[in-house]
Amino acid sequence: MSKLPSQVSETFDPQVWREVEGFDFTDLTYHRGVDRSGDVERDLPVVRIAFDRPEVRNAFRPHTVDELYRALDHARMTSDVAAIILTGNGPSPKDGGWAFCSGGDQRIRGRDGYRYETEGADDQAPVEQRREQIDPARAGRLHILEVQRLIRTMPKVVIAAIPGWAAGGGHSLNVVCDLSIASRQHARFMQTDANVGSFDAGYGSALLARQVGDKRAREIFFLAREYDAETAERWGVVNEVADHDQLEPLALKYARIVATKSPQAIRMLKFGFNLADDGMAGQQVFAGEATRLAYMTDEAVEGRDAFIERRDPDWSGFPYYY
Ligand code: S0N
Repeated sequence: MSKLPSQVSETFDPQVWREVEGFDFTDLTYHRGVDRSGDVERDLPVVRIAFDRPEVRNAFRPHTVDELYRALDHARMTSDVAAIILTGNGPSPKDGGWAFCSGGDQRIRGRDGYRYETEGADDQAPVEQRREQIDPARAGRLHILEVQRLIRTMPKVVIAAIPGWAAGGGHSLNVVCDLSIASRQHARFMQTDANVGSFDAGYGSALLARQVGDKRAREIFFLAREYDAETAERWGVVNEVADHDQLEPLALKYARIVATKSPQAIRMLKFGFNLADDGMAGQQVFAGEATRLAYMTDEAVEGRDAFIERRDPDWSGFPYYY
C-alpha cells in the first residue's frame, strides 16, 4: 500500500516527486523527480529511494534489502535517470528521532547467521525449526553486500542524504555512496558493528580508510564513538552539511548538476575512481565500458563483419598509433 505524499517524510516535498509505479514496497519509498514549474509536468533525471522503517531507525531486514536491491536496479536500468538519492524517511512516530539507516535489524538476527523475519517464521521456535519454516534463499543471505556492490558498480551517481543516524550497516552504506550530504541538526554517525559482534571488513572499513585515513577508520570502528555532521565533513565522510530542511533540496541540486554532465564521462570517471581499489573486479567493470565504446569504432565493426562474411579482417585502415 503506497503512502500519501504527506506521509512519506517530514522533509519530503511532494511537489518535486511522484511515486514510481509498479512496486508495492513496504520497507522503502521510491519516487521519481518531477518538474511541475511549467505547463507540462516533466520527469527529472533523478530518483529518491528512502528507507521507511523510522520506528527502528530505518534498520534493514532481509525484505528491506530485497526491496532496496530492486529499486536500485530499476533506477540503474532506467536510461534517463542520472542520479539516485538514497535517504531515510522520518521522523520516528515513537520518539521523533531521525535516521538514514541503523544497519541490520538486530531483532531478527539468528545465531546461525540466518536472518529471521517474524512473518513466515515462528520466532519463538528453536532455530532449527524456524529454519525449516522459511525459504533459506530469502532469509539466509547477508545480501546487503550485494546492494553495496550494486551501488559501487552502477554507472550512475548515488547520493546519500543523511537526515539522522547512520550506524552499523547504515554507516557502511554511506561510505559506499558516491557523494554524501548530512543534516547539521540531526545527522549522527557511529560504526557500531563491533558492539554487536558484526563486522563489515569489506567496503565499510577498507573504503572508509581510503576516505578518512587508516588511523581514523580504525578509531571509528574500534571505539565506536558517535560523531556529528560537521565532524563527518571534516573527516571526509560527507561532502557537505546542510540545515535539516535544506537536506533534500541540496541532494536534488547535486543530482541535477550531475545530470548536466556527460553520461559517458560520469560512468568512466566513477569506474576509474573504483578501479584500483576494486582490483580485477574493478578492472572488469572499467574494461566492460571500454569494450562497449570500442564496439562503436569502425575497427571493431570490421572485425565483426569479417567474421560474418567469412573473410579475413582488413585492418589496413586502422593505425597502430593514433
Ligand atoms: C542507531 C542508534 C545509535 C540510535 O540510538 P537512539 O537514537 O538512542 O535510538 P534507540 O532508542 O536506540 O532506537 C530507537 C528504536 O529503534 C530500534 N533500533 C535501532 N536500531 C536498530 C537495529 N539496528 N535493529 C533493530 N532495532 C533497532 C531500537 O531498538 C528502538 O526500538 P524501541 O523503541 O522499540 O526500543 C541505536 O539505535 C543503535 O545503536 N542501533 C543499533 C545499531 C547497530 O548496531 N546496528 C547493527 C550493526 N550491524 C550491522 O548493521 C550489520 C551489517 C550488516 O548487515 C552486514 C554487513 C556486512 C556483512 C553482513 C552483514 C549482515 O549482517 O547482513
